[in-house]
Amino acid sequence: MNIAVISDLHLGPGDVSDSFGHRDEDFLKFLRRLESDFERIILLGDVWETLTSLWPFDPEAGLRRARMAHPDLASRFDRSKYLYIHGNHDIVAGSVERAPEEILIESDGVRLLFTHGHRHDWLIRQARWLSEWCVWLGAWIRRVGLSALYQLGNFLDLAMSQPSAHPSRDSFQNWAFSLAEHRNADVVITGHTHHALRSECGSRLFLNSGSCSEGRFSYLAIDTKGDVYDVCNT
Ligand SMILES: [Mn+2]
Repeated sequence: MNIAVISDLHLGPGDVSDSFGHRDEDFLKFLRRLESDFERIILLGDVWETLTSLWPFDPEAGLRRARMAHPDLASRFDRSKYLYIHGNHDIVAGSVERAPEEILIESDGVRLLFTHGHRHDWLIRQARWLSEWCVWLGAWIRRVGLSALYQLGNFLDLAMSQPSAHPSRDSFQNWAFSLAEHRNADVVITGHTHHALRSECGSRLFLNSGSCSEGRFSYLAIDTKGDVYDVCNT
């Protein structure tokens, strides 16, 4: 089976706080290309930015507002070719859209484990309310015109999640590989860090889909029959 994976679009309410950074029609063109090249497209979490509603801790309103701001993409993702796994910015899709937290696909004798990756995030495990409040505050910092301050916070966040060249020294990859071992998976695929990556540990493979936010086009091209596991950036 050949599968494309995209994640971390952070489709938001369409105002200045929206981190998606694409025109919807441009992104639809990209999706049409993926649809013609792949049998399945996996949406690997943080598809919708539901944590930036006007009032804090109202992700259902956030999800409604994001879908209304991007109606063509919302209806596209409802097509049967798409498989939606939720992340931490769209946890609410677990109850509202029945998006699972992880799935395992066996194809051509290869076991592929898909999960967004926020389960490993220290802050989300210790104080999810604090991480969600920071996202909500970040949106308001942009809405009141302090984008430079927001960009600084974003830069520090990305720098702190920079992957190590050695998988054994990278706690996120260590966690992913041990999860793969636990689920008896050959390949473990995540998003969450916004750093696209392919790395190996013994016979197991780790792939990170990066992010399609901020105007980026990042995806994984998987072909289990042809043994292709590529990180793509166009
Ligand atoms: Mn995430």
